[in-house]
Amino acid sequence: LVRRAVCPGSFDPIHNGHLDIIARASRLYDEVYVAVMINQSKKGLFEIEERIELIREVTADYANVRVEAFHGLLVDFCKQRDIPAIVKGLRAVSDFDYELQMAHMNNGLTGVETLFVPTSPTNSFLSSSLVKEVATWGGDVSHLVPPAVFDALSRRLKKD
Ligand code: COD
Repeated sequence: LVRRAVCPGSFDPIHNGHLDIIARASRLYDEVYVAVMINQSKKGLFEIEERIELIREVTADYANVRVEAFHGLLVDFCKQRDIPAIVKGLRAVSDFDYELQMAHMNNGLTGVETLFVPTSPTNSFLSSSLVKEVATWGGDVSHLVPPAVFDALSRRLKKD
């Protein structure tokens, strides 16, 4: 039996909080899919392909992690790949309401389970949108994202 799980998200871009959850999931499961949601109505800072490239680069040490884009329902992504578990990081109670709502909805749709991993304290204030905001105005985010992401952010924000 191959135990599979998925870590879904926008990852625009991936930061240390995401990476921590992916690393921990990779220790618990045989195969971990990182699923990057394609959201046509919300243009991100990075294109989907760039996000995927960055995630592949910073998870290269985890042999059982694979990265794919998806659109539509997460439960369909799971069904197509025989994935019974969604792994999510929980930062604070503020995440809880919405996460619980999604967990129940997803479970009701196909029976897929959601497992919550408590975010490590150093990452619990982190979000992609704050990283982008701070970086946009020249703040130092080098301790919040992997070096490859820091470089990509610096290049992108310089260009625009
Ligand atoms: N520390 C640890 N983990 C974190 C942190 C942090 N600081 N920040 C985020 N995370 C984890 C959380 O588990 C979070 O859910 C995940 O990383 C991704 O975070 P983001 O911000 O990149 O992604 P979101 O919140 O935009 O992702 C939302 C989903 C893509 C998971 C959700 O919208 C979804 O499943 N969409 C697919 C459509 C669907 O199925 N809809 C029905 C849902 S019921």
